[in-house]
Amino acid sequence: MSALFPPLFPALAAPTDRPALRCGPDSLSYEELARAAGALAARLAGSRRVAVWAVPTARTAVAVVAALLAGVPAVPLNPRSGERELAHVLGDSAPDAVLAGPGDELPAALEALPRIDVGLDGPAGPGGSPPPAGVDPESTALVVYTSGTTGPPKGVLLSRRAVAASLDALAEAWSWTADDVLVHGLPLFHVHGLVLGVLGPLRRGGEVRHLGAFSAEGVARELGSGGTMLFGVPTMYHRLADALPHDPALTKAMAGARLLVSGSAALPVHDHERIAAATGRTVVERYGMSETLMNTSVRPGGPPRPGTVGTPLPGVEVRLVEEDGSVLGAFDGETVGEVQVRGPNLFSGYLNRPEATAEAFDGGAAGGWFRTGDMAVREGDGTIRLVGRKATDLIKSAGYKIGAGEIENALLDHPGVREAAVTGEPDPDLGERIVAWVVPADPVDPPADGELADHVARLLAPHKRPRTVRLLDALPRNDLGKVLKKRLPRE
Ligand code: MCA
Ligand code: AMP
Repeated sequence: MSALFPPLFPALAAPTDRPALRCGPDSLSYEELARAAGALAARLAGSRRVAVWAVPTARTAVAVVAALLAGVPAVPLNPRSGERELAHVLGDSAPDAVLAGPGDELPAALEALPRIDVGLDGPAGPGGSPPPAGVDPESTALVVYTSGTTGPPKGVLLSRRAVAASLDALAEAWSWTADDVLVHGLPLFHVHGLVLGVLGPLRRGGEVRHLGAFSAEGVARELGSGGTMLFGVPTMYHRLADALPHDPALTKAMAGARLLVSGSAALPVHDHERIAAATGRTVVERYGMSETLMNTSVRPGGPPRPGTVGTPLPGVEVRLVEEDGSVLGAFDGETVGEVQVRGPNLFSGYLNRPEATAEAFDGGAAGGWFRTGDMAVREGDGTIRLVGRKATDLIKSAGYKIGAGEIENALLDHPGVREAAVTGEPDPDLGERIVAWVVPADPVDPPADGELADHVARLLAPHKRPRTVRLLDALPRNDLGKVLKKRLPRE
């Protein structure tokens, strides 16, 4: 059994006292993590699916590792989810229980679920060791929610095979080993922070130091005291680039890192240049998606390629497809096509959404090409440069993917809103900023500033709140009544 299905975390099968993870006041060696997660895994055995209250703490890492050891799919919950979003995720994923720290305050929507407290201790000795490996690699490891253009977020089913394949491909591309100490402050309910940022180092047998909350001081402290790698979204690198000229400790720490990696959205060339000028180091970009895990990466040690996302990772096939369905043959650096991906890194489908799953693939879900919706050109050497997205109704703000339709629906539920349209506008810090165009129900007494942002944050999540609200007398529409977003007045 175990020979057929090797464990996701070999270092937990024969744990030592090497450091595994550190977050705020808590730190665990591999022995301690094996005991804590092993004890919890024993309690989870037989569960169908569990939710994890994914606050940025060591307990979240223990909870997810325990579910994986037990072979139970884990659904990480954004602890800032608004009431509507949380109700949707819980209704759709139907977990048996929620795993949370003993001190975590949970919202009312979770009260109906059995709560399992996540401890950081486990029984000493072999009683606490993890159950034997032997879980089918095709079984679901994680269900991660991601936004589409319309409707509520979809649950992406990530198998153990996909997680292992993607992490191993990154290890090969980045020479990522047990000697690496990864530093980051990413949220733990998305692929970037959870799969790459926590499961990545643990699969290698190395260490992760989570900052609790992202800050330039935290990066300087942890990279300056043994950290070797930094992961972040472009908004984080933008803020680091702002801080570098006044912060010698940060400059020294970043200059000394083995690898600085950015992903989840495009890092502007200007920020690449500011970081390179201050630290002498180039940031490596990699490109991925919740559905595909990681697809491509610039290779460390090779020529710096700001503005590109590098070449396909080992085992990943990438092709560009034109509007008429023809596959681009030659790489000319000019012809734009949609990025389609195939490989062991791909998800298994959307939870409860067979039609959406079938539509997402060219050639069927089994063995077909996944349509990413990203548009790109390919240079002569195979390097991929992303140039935009097929759907204008998907916004990337601070590395979060946000669907315009979801916010429009939330806005329309506010009594002061008659009509609403949502767009993304360029923003130096966030990449894109969410803008709400609103026709108020009462033009004489429109909703007060900030009221609509609070409303969206309460229903959906704070990162989905509009940063700018523009009031209009009417939305531009075509003869069929469809909103023409391109005709919205420029600022
Ligand atoms: C402000 N806040 C509010 C409101 N206004 N809360 C409720 N209602 C309001 N009206 C609060 C926020 O909750 C937050 O609280 C604070 O004000 C500031 O929020 P904000 O300006 O949104 O951002 P920030 O806190 O400055 O964070 C910036 C950030 C963050 C650190 C860059 O956005 C972030 O962690 N982004 C990463 C996203 C990510 O991981 N994406 C990966 C998905 P407080 O101050 O208490 O916090 S993509 C992926 O996984 C794929 C596979 C890939 O390729 O990686
Ligand atoms: P998500 O659905 O939140 O997992 O986000 C996936 C999307 O993030 C991709 O489809 C891309 O549009 C975008 N993305 C991820 N990494 C990069 C990158 N390095 N450069 C540009 N866009 C990226």
